[in-house]
Amino acid sequence: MSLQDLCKAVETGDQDRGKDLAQKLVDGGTNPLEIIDALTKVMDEIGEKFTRLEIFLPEMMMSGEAMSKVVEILTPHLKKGGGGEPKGKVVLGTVKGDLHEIGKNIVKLMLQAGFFEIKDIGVDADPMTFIKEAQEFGADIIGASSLMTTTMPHQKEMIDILKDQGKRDKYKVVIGGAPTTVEWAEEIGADLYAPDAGSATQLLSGLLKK
Ligand code: B1M
Repeated sequence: MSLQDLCKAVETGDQDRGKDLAQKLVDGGTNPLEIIDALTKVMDEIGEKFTRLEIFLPEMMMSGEAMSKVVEILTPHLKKGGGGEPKGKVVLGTVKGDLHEIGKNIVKLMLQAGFFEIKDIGVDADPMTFIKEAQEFGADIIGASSLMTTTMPHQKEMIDILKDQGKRDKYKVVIGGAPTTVEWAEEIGADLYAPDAGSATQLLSGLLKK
């Protein structure tokens, strides 16, 4: 039983083995963040194989589902940390046209563990939905995830609408997701680019102090 075996199980979409191995690894003291890091690399490889037509959508779906199941097993271990004053309120979602949610869900868990209050608006979220939900929730931060070059423009669209409505200063806007970069964040006028879930809590805490 090793992290490598778990990677193999997720790569081949074996949910039951993935759940079993993940449980055994955390019970044995492996850091859940180390597991997520390793599995994120596996998903990158899956994406590359998909691009090279070495695997097809059903295989990518199976791997994605296996990773989601492993994240469920890791959830109580990531949430550990006791109580604490809420640091801020975040509306978090994946942008319009984009159904990728694994990364967003991990970011959510990490932020919750770092004492942020999260309103998860799911995937395929329209720019107006982000803004409406932020208003209703009394959010400090809007977080928009995008996993595809084709959906990244909706991060910009949301910021543009905030500007048009005179609400840009009401919220800090954080973007993330594999194809996004710090340059893209600067170009579209986001307040922050978070490269991964591990750094998101610290970066967002710093942002609210500004
Ligand atoms: Co899709 N997919 N997919 N996919 N998929 C990618 C994104 C792709 C890069 C694969 C490839 O071709 N190489 C490619 C996009 C190419 C592009 O940019 N244009 C792609 C494609 C093309 C597609 C479809 C169009 C395929 C098709 O139907 N022909 C389709 C689109 C569906 C849609 O969205 N409308 C599709 C579908 C799917 C599945 C449903 C099968 C599945 C998603 C399952 C799910 O989410 N429930 C899937 C998967 C699994 C992937 C890959 C392989 C893995 C994504 C993932 O979960 N990674 C992906 C390849 C890749 O990303 N390299 C790929 C693991 C996750 C932990 O990492 O999401 O990057 P990530 O999140 C990280 C950081 O990015 C960051 O923190 C996270 C944790 O550290 N982060 C944030 C993420 N969001 C953040 C927000 C923040 C801050 C940090 O603040 C707000």
